[in-house]
Amino acid sequence: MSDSTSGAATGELSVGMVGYAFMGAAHSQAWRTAPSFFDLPLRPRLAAICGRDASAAGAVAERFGWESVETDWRALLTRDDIHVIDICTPGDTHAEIAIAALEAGKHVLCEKPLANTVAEAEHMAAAAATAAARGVRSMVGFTYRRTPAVSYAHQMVASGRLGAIRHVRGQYLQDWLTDENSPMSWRLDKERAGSGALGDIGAHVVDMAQWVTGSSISSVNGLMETFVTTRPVSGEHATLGGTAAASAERAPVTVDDATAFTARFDNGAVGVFEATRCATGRKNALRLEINGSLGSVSFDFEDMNVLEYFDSTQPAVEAGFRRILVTEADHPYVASWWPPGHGLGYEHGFTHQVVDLVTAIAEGVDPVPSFADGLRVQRVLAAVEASAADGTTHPTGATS
Ligand code: SOE
Repeated sequence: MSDSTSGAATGELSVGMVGYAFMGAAHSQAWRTAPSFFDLPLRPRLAAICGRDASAAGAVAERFGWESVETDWRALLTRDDIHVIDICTPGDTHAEIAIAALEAGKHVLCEKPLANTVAEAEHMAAAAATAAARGVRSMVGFTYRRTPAVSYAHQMVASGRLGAIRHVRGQYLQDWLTDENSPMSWRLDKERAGSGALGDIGAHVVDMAQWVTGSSISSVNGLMETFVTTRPVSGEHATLGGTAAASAERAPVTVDDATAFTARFDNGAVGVFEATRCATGRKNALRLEINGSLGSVSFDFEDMNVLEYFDSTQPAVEAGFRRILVTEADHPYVASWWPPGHGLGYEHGFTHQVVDLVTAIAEGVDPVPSFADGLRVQRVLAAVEASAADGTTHPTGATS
């Protein structure tokens, strides 16, 4: 078992979370909810939340029930009452925090993408492998794998129901940056985020495609575009007297608004991918379609409790995509929630992530997606950026 007190003695797994914004809220609800709906071998304890702004972190601690507040993540590493470090910060901080935490014997859950560069991801994956030898576990937060419909698609491909995989079509379409006066944020700053749509949401669809198909992207040819090159430093925001207009001062956007690329997989399949935060009208349209020699599946997160399935083995007169309502108790994770037809939401992927991490730690096995999986995604992102820069096809270095 790990250097850190794994909690086995107390039956608790104490968490220190770094960051408290959108992902901090998504993770907080997951740590709180998981033991209520799943029989966990260890009970998560929301021991500490860490943020540089003590009052903001304190407000989140109050809202979600974190027991203490720290303003320096390093303090979490020296606390014997903390077993897991949950990293919910921008990508430029992932490597430093994760490597230090692993070396301190803390299990690590790190938000996606794993890092901002392949070099950082390689160092993180190496630190994770070294730590795993000491029983210290690590996971990267590609939560969409844990949407029941996506997990079931993975099972269908693995069992051969689709036959030989030939086409992979992946899109992640949002539109929250369509307005040129939507304000700057860390997600629009290459230094903080590493890239724009490519790493923020393209990473999700790349991981999903590789996991569901069971094969790695071996080469890519892509393009990237930034439609809005400057944005207001601060956006319209509520004030006591009403709302303040977006600031006149504008700052440069240093990342992509949109990315598109073709891909070859190491199993011979070909892929077409798109990631954009300017697809007007698309709010969180994470889509994956896989065409195989015996059938196809198609998923759209905006209809996340449904998986469309075309079965080539059926009589042609009855052919057609049918809607599998992925809410039966036999579907992944569903038995712990609601009766058929009631459905799950965005937050459930985060809860399932906690369930699988806690279970892996208790069982002494390495959870997935691993940092090595995160590195595989990082290699694809870097190859797309290189291809967009010189217009040629770039290998990802995937060794499957
Ligand atoms: C981008 O807007 C974003 O918040 C991603 O960063 C998350 O990973 C995704 O789950 C929702 O969209």
